[in-house]
Amino acid sequence: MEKQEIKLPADFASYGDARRAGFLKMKELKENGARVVGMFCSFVPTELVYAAGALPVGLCAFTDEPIPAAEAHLPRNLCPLIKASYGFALTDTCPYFYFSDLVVGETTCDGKKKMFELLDEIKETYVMQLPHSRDERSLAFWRGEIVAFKEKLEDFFGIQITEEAIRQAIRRKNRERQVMRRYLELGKLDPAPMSGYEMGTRVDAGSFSFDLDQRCDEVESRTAEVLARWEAELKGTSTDRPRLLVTGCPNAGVREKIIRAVEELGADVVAFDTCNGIREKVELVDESESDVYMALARKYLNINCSVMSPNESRRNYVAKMIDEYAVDGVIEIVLQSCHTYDVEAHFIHRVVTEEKGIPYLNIETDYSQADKGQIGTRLAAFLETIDK
Ligand code: BJ8
Repeated sequence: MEKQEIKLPADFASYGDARRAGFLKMKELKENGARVVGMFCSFVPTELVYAAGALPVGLCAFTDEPIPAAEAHLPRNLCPLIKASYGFALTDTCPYFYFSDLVVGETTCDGKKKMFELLDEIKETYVMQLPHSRDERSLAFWRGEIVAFKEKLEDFFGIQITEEAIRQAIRRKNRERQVMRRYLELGKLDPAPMSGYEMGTRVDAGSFSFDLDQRCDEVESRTAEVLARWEAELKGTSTDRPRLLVTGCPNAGVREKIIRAVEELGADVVAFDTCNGIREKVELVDESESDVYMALARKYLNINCSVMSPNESRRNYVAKMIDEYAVDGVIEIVLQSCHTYDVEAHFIHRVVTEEKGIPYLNIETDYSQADKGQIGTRLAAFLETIDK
């Protein structure tokens, strides 16, 4: 395997560029009276936010700058995503938090749900109570939480949310899921048609482009462009670059030191079982269901996050992805102190190595650069174990 520079499209906007451009756009939208709802998790049904005529914006933070400030209130030994997100709010340095009229949290992991209590002292934070299993009782409870969230949005903004508005939002979000899925499933092509670095960055950057339909159009056009280039230049050729699947915690904060690094070492990241990958896009909301709240409840409760217990569906989905993307090795990324992913890693390791017979690497890390060299060494050693 030869070291390679990752080729990115000429108009490629880095995650930082997209985030900065989004600030200006959001300022303009706010000046024109936009309603903004900040959120932290794939479990929050954005359809209801759109149905309220509001814009959803992701508040998960991916840099370590605000972490020292956050550690004045939070334990050091806590997930960097939680500390950084809280740190931005505490230091009033995230324009998206600043512009949010309401913040929505959820009871996913312990660290996040307790952090939301502190966040509520800075800005009103409404917390959805997410059950952690998928039986009928949990489903009924979660449907109730979805109705309660709709009522909260109605009270907060002084509006009525109609069922038709929810149905329309479901159709728009389903289109987005299908568009993103077609883009991410380009990774099934062999040789890989683009870098995993581009794929992940484009998905994350998309959350700072607030026109949902325009975002879909842009991704569709990029999908067509990548496919055309693959057909013309790569189809029928072969490569010795190993094909990797990345699974685990959200990886935007460690993308440079893991995804970019492993691709520069000569591998292709072709698939992501993550929240900035295909995880939330696998299942659509059932548009034919007569009860819209039940349709939303079913879809969202099935997200394969490790906070669910048991969570066999994630193991099954990882196994399926390994086959469908013809994967040669799996890297699991666990953010420091993320207990649910860390424990579930045992099962994922078993599926990857025993059921599928391919190498697995687990990297526990945070947002600092302190372990960059060590991770680079481990990635290089991991690639040596792949038989390709
Ligand atoms: S649906 S992955 S976005 S909870 S914050 S659980 S890394 S210790 S982010 Fe997540 Fe929703 Fe699940 Fe997706 Fe671990 Fe950190 Fe908790 Fe985290």
